[in-house]
Amino acid sequence: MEIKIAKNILNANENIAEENRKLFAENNILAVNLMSSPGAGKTELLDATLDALNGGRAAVIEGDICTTLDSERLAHHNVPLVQVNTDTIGGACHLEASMIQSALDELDLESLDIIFIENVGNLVCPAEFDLGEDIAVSLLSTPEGADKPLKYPLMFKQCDVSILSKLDLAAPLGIDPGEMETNVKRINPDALILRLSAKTGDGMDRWIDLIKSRFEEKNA
Ligand SMILES: Nc1nc2c(ncn2[C@@H]2O[C@H](COP(=O)(O)OP(=O)(O)OP(=O)(O)O)[C@@H](O)[C@H]2O)c(=O)[nH]1
Ligand SMILES: [Mg+2]
Repeated sequence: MEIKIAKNILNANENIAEENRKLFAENNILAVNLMSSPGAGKTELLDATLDALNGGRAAVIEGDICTTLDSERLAHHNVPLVQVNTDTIGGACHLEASMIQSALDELDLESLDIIFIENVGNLVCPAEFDLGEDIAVSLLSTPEGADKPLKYPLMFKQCDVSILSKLDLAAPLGIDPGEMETNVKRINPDALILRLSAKTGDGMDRWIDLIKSRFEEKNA
């Protein structure tokens, strides 16, 4: 008996990601997928971003294995929030396009310009799953160390934008952000690299300008 092996298990995800991409385009929505190790500062960055955008017709899809803690941290912005808990569907360590498709059912897309997706904290698996986003963003926080792009290259290869986060901790911890940047560039010479601290606000304006200009470019 011939045993057939699925050739590309990611194909199914790719097809749904394409449907998501179409839906974003039809509704003039910029979708931003934030990925990083646990604790690199995704939620802190979203908090500061929503402050800077003053809501800004934004919504957030929060991915976590368990809890609604990150959604609770962002609830005061009064933007639509959809929590995806993967422990209800097998405990995946990443978001998949089908999870975003279900989350989009909960949102009034016509009322939105930007959807931020906070992926599950993990420096490996989320990079394997296209969600249909316009911008794939990795965060690498200074305390994680400069070698991480070399050790976990896929994330940095896949992301058009790499944020060096927690810039305020670089000097006290004796970490050289220049070395981090060099290592990101070794993996992805085309990556746009932004250094920022969501805590102090240092560098936030370049990030906000990027979001606004990518939204305008998409809808020009
Ligand atoms: N000093 C400093 N601390 C930060 C900064 N950004 C985040 N933090 C802190 O780092 C810790 C983790 O930040 P989170 O925003 O929860 O990280 P996360 O990537 O959302 O974590 P997960 O959702 O669990 O993957 C929190 O205590 C934040 O307050 C920063 O720019 N500077
Ligand atoms: Mg978080």
